[in-house]
Order: sequence, then C-alpha cells, then structure tokens
Amino acid sequence: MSDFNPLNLPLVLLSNRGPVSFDRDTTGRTVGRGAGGLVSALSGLAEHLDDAVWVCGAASEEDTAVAGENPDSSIVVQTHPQPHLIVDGEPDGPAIRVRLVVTDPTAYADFYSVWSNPILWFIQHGLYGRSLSPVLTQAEHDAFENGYAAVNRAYADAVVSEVRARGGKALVLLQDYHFYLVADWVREQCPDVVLTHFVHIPWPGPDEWRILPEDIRQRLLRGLLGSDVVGFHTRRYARNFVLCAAELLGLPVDLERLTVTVGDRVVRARYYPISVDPAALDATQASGEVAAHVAMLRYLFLDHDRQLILRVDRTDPSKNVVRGFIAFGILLDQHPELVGKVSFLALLQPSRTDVPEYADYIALIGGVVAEINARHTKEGRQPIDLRMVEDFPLAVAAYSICDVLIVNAIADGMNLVAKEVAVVNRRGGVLALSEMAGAHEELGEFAVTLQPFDVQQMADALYTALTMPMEERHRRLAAAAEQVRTHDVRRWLDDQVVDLRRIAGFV
Ligand code: GDG
Repeated sequence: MSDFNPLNLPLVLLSNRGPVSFDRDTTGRTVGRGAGGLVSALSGLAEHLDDAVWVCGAASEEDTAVAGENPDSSIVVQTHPQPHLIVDGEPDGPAIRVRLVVTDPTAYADFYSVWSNPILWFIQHGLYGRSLSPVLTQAEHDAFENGYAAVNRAYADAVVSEVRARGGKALVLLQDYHFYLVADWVREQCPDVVLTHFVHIPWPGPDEWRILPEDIRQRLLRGLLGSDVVGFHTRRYARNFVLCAAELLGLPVDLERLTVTVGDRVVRARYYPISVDPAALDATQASGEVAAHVAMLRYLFLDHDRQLILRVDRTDPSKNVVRGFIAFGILLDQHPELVGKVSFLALLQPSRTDVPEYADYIALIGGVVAEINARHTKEGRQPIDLRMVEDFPLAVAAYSICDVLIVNAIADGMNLVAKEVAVVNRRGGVLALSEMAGAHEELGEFAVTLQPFDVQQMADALYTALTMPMEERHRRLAAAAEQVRTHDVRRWLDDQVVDLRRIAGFV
C-alpha cells in the first residue's frame, strides 16, 4: 500500500470491526486477522506509517480481556507473517497499533442491534414497508440516546485522546454508518484535524430520512458534517447527502460541486468507488484448497454441458435473495428445457441473526427454495443447492466456474462480490447485476441489468445471460476484469488521500 506518509500527519482510523480479533482455544489466546478488502486496504496503509492507530470495538470476550490488560486498551499487533501481539520489545515486521474500545453491553446492543442494524441499515437500503414499519416508540428514542449516541461518544473520546496524544493534529479516517455522530464531536475538541468519513452503504434522499424523528435525523447529519470530506461509493449517494443537508437542515449547498457550507467551513461530499485486491484474489484462486473445491463443483454442476448460476451473499434482506429464487423458478417454468440443465448454487452467510427481521428472512429463503426444488426436481436432481456457509475459498472456487453471477440487491452500496467474480471467473461468466448496486455504475455496461422488484424481468435477464454466445460472454468478462484490475482497492484509498492533500492545502 502507500509507503509514504500521505499528509505528513499521524493517522487515526476508526471502524467498528478492527484489523485483528482475539479468541481462546485449548492452546490459549489466539489472534485472527480481520476479513475483507477494507481491512486489508486500511491495514496496508496503517502498517506502513510510523504513527498510526486503529480505534475499533472490542468484539469478543477475549478482546475485552486484552483491552483490560493494557494501558489505554492500546496494543501493538504484528501482522506478518502471522498476526501476533507484541508484549515486550519492538516488532520485527509490519505492525499496527490498535486501541480497543470497550462499551457497556446494554448500550452496545442498543447501538448495534436497535439503531445501526436494523434502523439505519433499513432506512439507507429502503427496506421499510412504511405501512406498518417502522414503529418508533420511546424505546427507540431511549436506545438512540443511551445506545447509539453513548457508544458514538465513547469512540469519539477514544479518537480524541489518540489525536491529542499526537499534538492535536492528525488525519482521521472514520468508517461507516455506526459512527455518524463522531466527526462533529472530534472536530469540536480537535479543530486542527483533517477528517474524512466514508459511508459504505447507500445514502438515500431526504424523504427516506424523514422516517426518523426530526431531532435524530438532524443530529446524524450534523454529526457527519463535522468532517472535511464525506465519502460515498457513487455520485448519486453523494448528491443525496448534499440534498439532505439542504432540505433537512436548511444549509447552503452547491449541488454541482457537491459542497455544504457549515458556518465558516465547506464540507465536501465525494465519491470513491471501493474495490477489491486483485493480487490477493489471484493468490487465493491459485491455492490447493480452491482447486479441490473447483474439482468438486465441476463434478456436481457442470457435467454434460450443464450450466451454473451462482449467488454469494450475507442473508440480508437488502440482497433480495427471495425474489432472486422466485425469478429462477419463473425461468424454469417458462423454459422447461432448462430443468435439469441449469443449477443455482447459493452460498449464503448467516448474518445479524439477533435482529428479528434477519432471522425471519432466513426462514423465508428456506421456504421458497423448498417450493421451487419440489416443483422442478428432475431425475433426482434438485435445481437449487442452498448452503449456509462461511467459506471464502469455496466462494472463490464457485466464482471461477459459474456461468452467471446473480446480484439482485434492492440496494447495495457497492457489492464487492460482483467485482471479485469479474477478476476470478475463467468461464466467460456473465454478471447479472442489479441497477441498484453501486457496482452497476462501473460494471453495468458489461453486465445483464436486473430490476430487483420485477421478477419477470429478472427471469428474462437470466435467460439472456444463460444463452449469450460464448464469444460475447468472454468479451464482456474481459472488459469487466480490466475495469476492476485498473480500479482496485489501492486506488480507492489513494484517490481519497490525494483529494485530502488538496483539500488540506498540502498541494
Ligand atoms: C458492505 C456494503 C459494500 C463472501 N463469502 C464469504 C466472504 N465473502 C466476502 C465477499 C465480499 C464480502 O464478503 C461481501 O461484500 P459485499 O460488498 O458484497 O457486501 P456487504 O457485506 O454487504 O458489504 C457493500 C461493502 O460494504 C464495502 O464497502 O460493497 O455494498 O453492503 O468481499 O467475498 N467472506 C468470508 N467468508 C465467506 O464465506 N470471510
């Protein structure tokens, strides 16, 4: 990653989940690396800076124990070759200082399982039916104050203490919808910070935010406006944010330049499409574990010219899994010649099962799959293979050999799965991509577009994808892969740093 100190400033990162997590097994304490492109991109940045700290939540009992054993809950973790805690002495490889924030479990539950997921997530993905939900009672008001705001305050205090320890000047990078109140509080106490807040999920227009009580939506916006830059994946989300500042706070804005004036400060909304790490994906794909999975998947799904549709998602209502299966059922009803010829492999990772809407959604998925499998089983072969698994090598193996990847999200900030398939697929795989996924702005021209509420349209689009001439499939896939490889996660981060340099007057 960037092997220079981007602004000649110390770096303070904040995210809910951090770069490492601790656990315990029969051998004692274990240290695991956080998963995902975001963690590896930000780790890459933090590892190469002399003075960086990553503030994050203590996510497990063992994290809390580690926090309690160290002054200021602050530790140093060497990240390579295997992550391990540095207890005494200096690391002899890339390392990250991590500050673990421990919060009251009840406050955290209100913060995470009442406000972050589902309320903010549901509003930002347009998931509320509105006729009957949400019902916001005093309990939700209290959960905001005692949960979301209280936990945000605890994280903000940790960020402030890290900035002050660095003389009051730092580059502060905040991540995601868990921390909308942090920027403003940090700026109040540390006016010299350069602060950016990146929102990883969609930002809807003002009317969707009117679902929330007026004081709460105003506090969320004002909180974010403590930043110098509020980053999004697409121009549409950035524009919606600026519109919200105008309509919900009455602030002066410039919709062309995407700026909001707050007192004597100008806050910029910017868009930086996040991406994947192609080199890391190539390495995973080359592993023996993936090769073994590929052999098994070929045997199960691709003999005798059969074809495979794939989806890889968390079991999140925003991913629109149920309508995806309904569309597949319609496809088989209307094209019976495909029954027995086309399989649908769904690799779903159970997600946020403590939130009732998510638990209910898993039950709905099971029901629709059983119904379609009962209707279309041929010669003992069921068309849908549903697996509730966390198995990244299996996902990469399936990416590489699928004929079609379906991403039919109702709304999705970006969707990294689509970008991963573009890099990894070796079979002329076609992206069937929702127009509501941020990735559609970059990859839509190489994909078959899905309209996520229209199951007939999705069935027709799946048919188009499955019957597309091979030459055309390979042409589109190569173009999509080129787009992703030249716009990788390093570029996502570097573009932000270059922008911040300009904004902070360093160039
Ligand atoms: C949020 C936004 C935005 C898949 N199976 C396993 C596994 N994965 C990985 C995928 C991919 C990631 O999980 C999922 O990322 P997405 O972007 O598709 O979706 P969200 O989780 O909803 O992410 C999204 C993203 O943030 C980044 O800003 O793009 O719009 O909703 O990388 O490969 N990972 C593990 N085991 C698996 O079985 N560990």
